[in-house]
Amino acid sequence: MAKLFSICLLVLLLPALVLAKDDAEVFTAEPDANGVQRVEISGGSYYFKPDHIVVQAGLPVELLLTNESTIVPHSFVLKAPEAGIDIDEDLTRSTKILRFTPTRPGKYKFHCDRKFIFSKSHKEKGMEGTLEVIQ
Ligand SMILES: [Cu+2]
Repeated sequence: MAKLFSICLLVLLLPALVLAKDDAEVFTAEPDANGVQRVEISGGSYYFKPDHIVVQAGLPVELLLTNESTIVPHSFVLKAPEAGIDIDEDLTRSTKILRFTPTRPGKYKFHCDRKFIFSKSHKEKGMEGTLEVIQ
C-alpha cells in the first residue's frame, strides 16, 4: 500500500518537476522610490535563483548575492563592459551587495566560474543566467 502511494505521488510530482526544470525563473526588477532596482540572487549547487533578471537601462541596480551552499564555493561573474558592468565576486553565506548602472540594453550572461579539478565547471552544470537590460 505504501509502495502504491509513493508511486502515485511520484506520478503526480513528476510533471511539476519537469516543468520547473524547463522554465527559467524570470524576475523583473521594479525601481523603488529612489529609482533603485533591487535584485536578490542566491547561488547554490548548481544554479542561480532567479536565473533570468530583467532590469531597465540607466537606473541603478543593487544586487544582493548570497551563497546557499554551505561547503561548495561559488562565484558570480558578469562581464559586459559595453553596458558598464564588470563583476567578478565570490559568493558568501552572508549577503553581498553590488551596485552598478547598466548603460545599454541587451542580454548579458552571468555565470559561476568555479570548477573542481577533473570535474565539469559549475557553468557547465547549469550555474549561469541572463541579465536582460531593457530600454
Ligand atoms: Cu559555482
